[in-house]
Amino acid sequence: MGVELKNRTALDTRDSLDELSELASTAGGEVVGDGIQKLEAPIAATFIGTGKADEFARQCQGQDVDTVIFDDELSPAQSRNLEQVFECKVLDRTALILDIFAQRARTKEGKLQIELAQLQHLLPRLTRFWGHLSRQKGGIGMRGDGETQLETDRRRVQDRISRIARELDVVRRQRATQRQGRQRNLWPLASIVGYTNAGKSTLLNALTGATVLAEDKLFATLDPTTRRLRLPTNQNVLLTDTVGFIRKLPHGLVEAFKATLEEVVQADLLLHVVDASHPQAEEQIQAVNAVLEEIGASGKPTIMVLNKVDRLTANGHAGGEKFLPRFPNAVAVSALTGEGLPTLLAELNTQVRPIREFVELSVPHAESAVIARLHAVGQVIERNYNGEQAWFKVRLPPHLHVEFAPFIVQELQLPTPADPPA
Ligand SMILES: Nc1nc2c(ncn2[C@@H]2O[C@H](COP(=O)(O)OP(=O)(O)OP(=O)(O)O)[C@@H](O)[C@H]2O)c(=O)[nH]1
Ligand SMILES: [Mg+2]
Repeated sequence: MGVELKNRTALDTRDSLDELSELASTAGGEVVGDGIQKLEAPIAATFIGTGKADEFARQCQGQDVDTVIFDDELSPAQSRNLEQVFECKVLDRTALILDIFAQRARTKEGKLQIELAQLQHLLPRLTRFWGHLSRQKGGIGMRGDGETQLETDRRRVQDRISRIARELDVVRRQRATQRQGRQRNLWPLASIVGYTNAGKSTLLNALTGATVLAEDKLFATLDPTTRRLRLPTNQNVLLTDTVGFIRKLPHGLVEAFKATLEEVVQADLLLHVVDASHPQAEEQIQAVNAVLEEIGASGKPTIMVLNKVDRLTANGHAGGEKFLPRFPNAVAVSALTGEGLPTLLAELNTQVRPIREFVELSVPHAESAVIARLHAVGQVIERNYNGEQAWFKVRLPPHLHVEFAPFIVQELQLPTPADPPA
């Protein structure tokens, strides 16, 4: 069920709802129908108008529907009221996405992050969470480790939330240690980002011979994978594939996935993979940019990778022509056939070279926020806390130099260190 609000076009509402269907199928559901209501603003009690709700409820009962999914986030009260009208389970987009993530999570970190997001989504809904429905039914929205908490009271959920947060903190510290290992290598970090199903994992596999699962499903990848990529000039780059983005990505999920997304925040360079054959490619680019903004990774040097050009008819680069004027360094590729990959490698070479520069900074010890930020966004290679001021030698992405300008002692353009033989 979608609503066409004042600020949305009919097309946007339709596309978003179609995507919701795809999400529902990915979660294992069978979609039997949908509906859209045009509304000035959501109705407080039932989100959609009561007339429309009654009409829809009759349809649902006729088709033996067991779940109604709304394309927008519902308040706890709205879900409860709607469940009474529909006499079945009512979910929103957030709960559906969380359910898919719960099914997909493989690593301990992934599972913890999902459980955290599920519990946070659940907390305000705890008062009478599906109390009037059979809990034995299970199914979409009821899976994942978060499910075991349904019966418990708010305080126990809150305790669990703090425990997960602490466990995730440990994971984060382990990651930081791993990164320090990488820092000794001084290889630039490139992160593959993009809309879900754009072909990110396929691209990592094609470029590095990795064997990350790639499939025609939304959110096939949850956990990041990093592989070394040797460029034609023998320069090495660490390439990371990670979780895909989607529009209306629940804020809590982005928050919960901070540890995973740190790979993106730390990257020197982003490869923004776009499914150029997708009719909604433009909107998907915008959605990805919005998430990058939210996690504090916007403004990084970015190569737009227009993928799946093998699917474009005519002279093969129709998608490229549409996007190229706006993204001057966009590269059209097919991760599947290998078309355009040499051009992408050449572009990577060009983009990677200028970021191999070091900066020396001198920061007063009292500026702890600056020092923390420096460690978060740069690769600290040497440091010395003994003097009057803290001293650092850091690899810092060029676009961040201005932020640290008051503390920069000198900028060093060092020749690329020779990479050890493979
Ligand atoms: N035709 C064509 N299909 C492609 C290309 N690249 C990827 N695909 C297909 O697109 C689907 C999604 O690919 P993935 O690599 O799993 O996409 P992803 O971006 O990693 O997706 P998530 O991890 O789910 O976010 C798979 O069925 C791939 O085979 C391409 O260049 N051309
Ligand atoms: Mg993937």
